[in-house]
Amino acid sequence: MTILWADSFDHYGLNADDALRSGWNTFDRPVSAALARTGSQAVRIAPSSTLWLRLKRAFDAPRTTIVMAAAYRFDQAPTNGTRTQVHGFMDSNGDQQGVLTLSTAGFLDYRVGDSNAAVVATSSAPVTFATWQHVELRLAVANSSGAVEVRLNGQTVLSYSGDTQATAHADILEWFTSVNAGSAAAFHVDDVVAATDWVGDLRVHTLFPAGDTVQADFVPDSGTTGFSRIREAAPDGDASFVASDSAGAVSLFALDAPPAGIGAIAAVIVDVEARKTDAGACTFRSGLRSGVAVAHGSAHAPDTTYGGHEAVFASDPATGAPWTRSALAAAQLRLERLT
Ligand SMILES: [Ca+2]
Repeated sequence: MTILWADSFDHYGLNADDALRSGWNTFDRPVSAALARTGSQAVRIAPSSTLWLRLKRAFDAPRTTIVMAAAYRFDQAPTNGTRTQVHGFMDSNGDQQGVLTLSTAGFLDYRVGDSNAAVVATSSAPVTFATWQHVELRLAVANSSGAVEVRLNGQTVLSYSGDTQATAHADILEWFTSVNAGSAAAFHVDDVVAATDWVGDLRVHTLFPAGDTVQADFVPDSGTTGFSRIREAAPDGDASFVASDSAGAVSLFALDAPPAGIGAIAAVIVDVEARKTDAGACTFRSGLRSGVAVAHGSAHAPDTTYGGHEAVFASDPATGAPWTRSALAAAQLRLERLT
């Protein structure tokens, strides 16, 4: 199992543009501070009379099998059973491959194609409203021998096998969750994880830079402390930052302590917003240092406007095994300018 991306929406403030920079390609609604399952914020998807609201993000490449796991808090049952689209999937051509909709009785319906397509399977249990529910779906796309399984709070409630390919392409490239205009159930979504196989009910905790180290080539724009210039629950652009004009520059930062009581750590994801200030070559990479070992993400070439860059670290470079809480508590964020 490989985690492709994950998000808890706790590092965008209320600015949807910052989410767009961090990989989301449709983000119609600002992040909500009113209610969160993990951290400080979740995304509020609420229908209006005229708008179709959607949260949408691509995978790294077209895939034939995908698992999407997320926590939802549905306000109430929709009055139209096609308009609350819980997990939806688009193929590599932008055509809709399948969708899990919420029925007027609160059951989860899978449809091969878009929300107007026939229901091929219905969950054996309904969701509970006004409380967080974990809905994990595994989709294998094929014209025959395809499969869909849905787990509600860890229990299998829907299984379907057969033709799961609605389009001309036997793949999935994008996930979305949405409400169509009117008659849908408003909901919050948090702890969204895309993976290559079952991940279970994961929480996505956000750790910010929390301290400088002696390795500090990147210079703060003001004062002498670096971490506080990039400890941004809401990215603030050029208002505060660290920077370097030298290839080979490296800075290491201590991180917030991971929450007490967390269990197994599925992955650590580093998300950095960066830009360059002039024309010419510039590449950087982010990473994590654990003990004396370092793991790097791939090199990124920032634009002159801010962009988000993510790297996923499934294992602790010091051990080659999954991260432990104590190892993560001692790990450092690493920034490196390459060229
Ligand atoms: Ca959150």
